Parts: sequence; C-alpha cells; structure tokens
Amino acid sequence: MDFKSLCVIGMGYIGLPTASIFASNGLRVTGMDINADIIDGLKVGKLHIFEPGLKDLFLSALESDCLNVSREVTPADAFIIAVPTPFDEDKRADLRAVVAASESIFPHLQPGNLVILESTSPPRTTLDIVAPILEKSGLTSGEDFLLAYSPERVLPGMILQELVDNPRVIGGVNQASAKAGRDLYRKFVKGDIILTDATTAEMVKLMENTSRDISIAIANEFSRLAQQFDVDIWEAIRIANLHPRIEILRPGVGVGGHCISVDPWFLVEAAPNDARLIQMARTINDEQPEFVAKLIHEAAGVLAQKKIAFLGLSFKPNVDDLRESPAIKLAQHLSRMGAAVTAYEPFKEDASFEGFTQAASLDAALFDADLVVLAVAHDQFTDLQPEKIKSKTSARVVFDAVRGWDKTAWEDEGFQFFGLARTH
Ligand code: SAJ
Repeated sequence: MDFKSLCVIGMGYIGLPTASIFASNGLRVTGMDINADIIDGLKVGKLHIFEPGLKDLFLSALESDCLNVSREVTPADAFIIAVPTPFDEDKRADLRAVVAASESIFPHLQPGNLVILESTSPPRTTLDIVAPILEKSGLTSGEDFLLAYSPERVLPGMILQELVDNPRVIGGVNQASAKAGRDLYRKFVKGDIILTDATTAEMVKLMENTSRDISIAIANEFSRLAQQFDVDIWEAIRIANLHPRIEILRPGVGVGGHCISVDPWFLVEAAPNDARLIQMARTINDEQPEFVAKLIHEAAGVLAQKKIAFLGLSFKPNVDDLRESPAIKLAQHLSRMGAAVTAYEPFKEDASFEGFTQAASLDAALFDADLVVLAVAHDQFTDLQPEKIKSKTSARVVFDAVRGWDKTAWEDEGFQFFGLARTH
C-alpha cells in the first residue's frame, strides 16, 4: 500500500521524532497533541523535549511544509498512536490516553485507513480496547480498515538512529494489517521488519523491557552483596563479564524512565501469580535509591544540616527526561534524612521538586557544600577534573553512586572518596 498522509497522535519522546522522520521521508504529516503549550511551542520551533538531532530534523520538516502540528486529529491515510501509558498508584496500567486517542480517531476513519498503536500496552490492548473503539465508526478492523500494534523500541539519547536501524516489529490484527504496517514503516526503517500478530507484538515489547529490568535488578543486588563483603562490584563485574556467556549490567541508583520502571507492572497486573520474579526485580530496583542513601549516610556521617551538592536528576546520563528518576528519589531520601540538598541538572535547569532545591549552575551547587554526590553520569560531570572542583567547593568528601569518577584522582587532590560498592 502507498501511504501519502499520516496523523501522529502524541508529540512526546516517541511521537515527535516519528512524525518528523516520516515528514522528512515524503509523507504529509500532522503531529497532534492535546496540550496547547506543546503545540504552541512547536509552531514557533520551540521543542519541549531534548533529543540529539531532533530539533534540526523537526525544524527542517516544519519548513518543508510536509509537517504541521495541531491540537486536532486530521483525516489521513494512516494514524499512529504514540501517547503515554503510565501506571496509577496501584501500579495498574492507565490507558486513558490510548482510549482518548482512539476516540479521537474514529470519527475520521475511512475505509482503507491504517491505525497503528505504538504506546507500550498490556497484552490484548489492541484487540480488546483499541479495536472496539475504532469500530464505533461502523467499519470492521482487519476488513474495512487495518489495525496493528508496533512497539517503539528506541533508546532515549539515540532515538533518531535507532528509529531507522532497529528491527521493527509489526503485529497486525490480521496479516493484511501487518503488511500495511510494513509498507508504512519501510518509508524510513532500514532494519528488518518482522511481521506477527498484535498480541505477540505487545508481549514482545513488555518482555524486552522486563528482561532488562531483571538484569539491572541482579546487578543492583550484586552491588549490595559486594558492599557487605567489601568487594569492589565494578571489578567483580568486569571479571565476570570476561566469561563468554555472561553480561552483567551496571548497578546504580535504581531504574527510572517512563519505560523499564513501568512496563513490567503491566505483566504483573495481567497475571500476578505468574509474574513473581518480575515483581521482585521491580521491588529491588525501586529500593535502590534508599539503599544508596544509606551508604551516603554511612560515608558522610550524620546528614543533618550537611549541605550536599547533588549532581544529576535525570533518569539516566545525557538525557533531559526526569520521569520516574531514581536520582530524584535519592535526593528526596537524603533530604528526609536531614541533609540540605542542592541539585544541579544541566539538561533541565528550570524544574522544581519537593524536598530539595535546584541550583542554576554547577558552581552554585558546589559553592558551600560539605559533600558532593554524583547521581547521574552525564558526560559533563564525568569530565570534571578534581583539581578544578577543589577550587569551587568547600566540600572535601565525594560519593560517586554511578562509577563516573576515578577514585585515585580525587584522593590525590585530598578528597575522601566513597562510592557504591567501591574499594578502588
Ligand atoms: N540502568 C542501570 N544499569 C544499566 C542500564 C540501565 O541502572 O546497566 C538504568 C538507567 O540508568 C535508567 C534505567 O535503567 O534509569 C533504564 O535505562 P535504559 O538505558 O536501560 O533504558 P531506557 O528506559 O532508556 O529505554 C528502554 C530500552 N529498552 C531496552 O533496552 C530493552 C529501549 O530500547 C526502549 O525503547 C525503551 O526502554 C522504551 O521506550 O520502552
């Protein structure tokens, strides 16, 4: 099938790059979002998110007139739903945005259209939730219009490259739908395109992120054991990973982001009795900020009244995304333990949080600190030289939670150096 026009619903971390890349590959694209601030900003070339290369791609698509942004869904040959699927307080999938997006499409649906759900969703969402809403149009999915699930699988920080190069999974409600999805994504995808059914594709996506969550949980658990036995976890992992069939991931302050810390709960919700390992891994990763806070407390002595320069708040290095960030939870734990935390997040200098303050610059955070905590290994933090920092802060104790710094270099400058399961 040949698709000439596309409407992408949701202008977030996935929808915005997806709309931009389709537009730069010849489709007429409408990028739709219900948030007026986002759309007003985009119209004047102001992006609300940071992703390497995205601004240039978006601006050239906008200037070429292939892309426009709107608060309304517009009729198109194909529709992509790329809205958030968060969880609620009980860790149950909140599908309200998927429902609302489907409701906004059905009045525009025409015979022959293709609808793709990209949002990470519990198994059977495409069949049991999206299809019935779209069929309110009077059209039947798989017959009158085509419907598929195609999970986004791109890594924040590398989205534009991975959108093109990663294998793309397309699960149709029938084969014709999957094939139509392949025709659409072939406009820019260079990786393999694998066709399957909708529920398998939903499950694949959840399995990928759950599997990574479990791998990080074992790394975090190993860090706690290593701490007990006075073993340097980083050295132990390096050696273990020399084994040809072992690849232990990195321990840290926990698991955040809108994906890995959320998606495994969709499986737990769907089948609690059969998802025990998944639930345990989630718990271990969720407890990691508190574990690291206790280590900092042990290293620094009493935290009450101590001024902490806290470096990094995003959920992982070199991104601006603060959703579910374990670094924020760590900062809040430290502040509950009595410390006066001043955080600096170079990718999001204007955010504000309960329990601690955010400095406008690195120098302001460091200035009169007693202790420096490295919570996120942004390049601009790991590049910092201890001799330079020494002149900017009164602190002479550092805690490196993410193995971003060289212990000896800091000790040579007279700092007391601590870290997560770190002996050298
Ligand atoms: N983390 C560790 N140790 C590690 C790796 C990661 O503690 O060794 C932490 C990170 O700091 C972060 C969290 O885990 O807090 C998740 O980071 P990530 O880089 O593993 O993954 P995300 O959330 O940025 O992107 C994931 C990817 N999924 C997989 O790699 C299986 C990506 O491909 C998905 O598209 C994305 O989730 C998504 O949108 O679902």
